[in-house]
Amino acid sequence: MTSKFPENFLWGGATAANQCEGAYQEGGKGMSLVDVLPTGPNGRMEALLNPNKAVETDYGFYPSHKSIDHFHHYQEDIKLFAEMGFKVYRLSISWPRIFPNGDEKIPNEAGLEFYDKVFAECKKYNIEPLVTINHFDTPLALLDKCNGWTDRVLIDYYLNFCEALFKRYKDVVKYWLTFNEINMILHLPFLGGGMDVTQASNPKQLQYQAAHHQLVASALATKLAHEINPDFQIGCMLAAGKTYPATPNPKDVFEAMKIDREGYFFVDVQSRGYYPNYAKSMFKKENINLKIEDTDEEILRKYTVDFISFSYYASKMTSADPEKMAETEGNVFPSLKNPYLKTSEWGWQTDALGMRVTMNDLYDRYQKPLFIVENGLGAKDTITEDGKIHDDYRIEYLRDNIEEMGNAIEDGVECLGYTSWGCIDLISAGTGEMAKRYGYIYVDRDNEGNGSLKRMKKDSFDWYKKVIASNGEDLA
Ligand code: P53
Repeated sequence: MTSKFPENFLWGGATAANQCEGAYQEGGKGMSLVDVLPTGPNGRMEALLNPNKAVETDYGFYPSHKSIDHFHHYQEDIKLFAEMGFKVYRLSISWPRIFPNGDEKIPNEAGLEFYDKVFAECKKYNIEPLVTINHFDTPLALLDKCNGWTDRVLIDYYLNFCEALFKRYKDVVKYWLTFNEINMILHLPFLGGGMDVTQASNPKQLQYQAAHHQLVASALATKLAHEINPDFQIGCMLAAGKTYPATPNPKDVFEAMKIDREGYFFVDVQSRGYYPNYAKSMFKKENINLKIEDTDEEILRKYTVDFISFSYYASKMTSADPEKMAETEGNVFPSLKNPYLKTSEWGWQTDALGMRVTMNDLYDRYQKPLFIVENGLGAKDTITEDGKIHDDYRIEYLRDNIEEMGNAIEDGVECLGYTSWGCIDLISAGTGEMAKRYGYIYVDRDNEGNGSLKRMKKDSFDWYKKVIASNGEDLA
């Protein structure tokens, strides 16, 4: 049987340092943003939205401090990834592990040594690393020092970090992502930008200023990367997912377009190389005055990304009627209930065909290869009497999404690879829970931090192994 997927398609899984490593004070590591966040759906969101308050609060238990202790289990974990046949492993490098306060000149050798070992382990199994440079992991010290990415000096700190990584891993890493879900700065500015906007008279002004700094930083990182190794492939990363109109009323359609542009804005700059007119017009209307330096425009224009990566979990639905939307506030991405879709235990509306729509949309818009770097179902798992985890709900989600990814490729979309999110169970970014699991590999640990940390294969483990072995043809 011939496969829809290209022969060298990169199958694998994704994690992020801040959600799996633990060892939060080992080897000279500084504090990460998540290290001051509590667990549990309610307290967590409040803390995310009021970071300065969160810093002062003693929550007692912090899920990230130990997490799944990947820091001490990386060999075992990567071995399991290899057993599934991973061709690629997406991981992030903890910035405060390399620069504990973010503003040091010299990198922390012990931090770099940990990633030396991780990459050596990947190489052993012929697994290509895909590295997210900043995945919700701006050093916490920079919140206090300068309110994170609101300050332009972050560009220098970030580039210093990039330089340390590009030089050290010149010959072992080829694929890099500059910022995880760069549009998250508009939704969760603390995780996205290490900043607190609660005191600002116009929070959007601060958020877009910080976004500008990240966009310039991303372009300069792309420049630096290609200077250090012309073979490096640099990607941007968007939290994607189409917004559907609640009705065929053109007002709803227009509203949906506006919401999608909030995300496309970032990729428009990173891939096309300039600020789109719709954004400039919106800045005027919303009284947003960006401080842009003379050379910024040229930098953005010259150093665009090589490929477009994105996360896709669900689609959203919107209405032009503010009363209707008011009910859905509180979610990171507010959405009305779409009657045609199923909802996950955490309220995300799963939509496999939406994957095909999103891929076609992004490819039409940018004409650059895509990389799906996050996709998956967060769900509760139970160990049954036979000692196994029968996660057929997860298999169903992944099967449907992978099938539609194949269909998008048949539509003509260029796609480099697919790394499903949380290939091993880890801490949820949004809720801080351990119970919201995405993995093929179960980790024995609960929301309160109890458990042996033992790893166990779920049914989806063998299923995904078959998917990879058949290059995406055998999804049964
Ligand atoms: P969790 C919200 C909405 C969409 C994507 O999310 C998001 C978030 C943040 O919670 O983030 C990405 O863990 C992110 C990962 C995160 C994953 O989605 O809340 O890149 O760090 O874990 C899933 O279920």
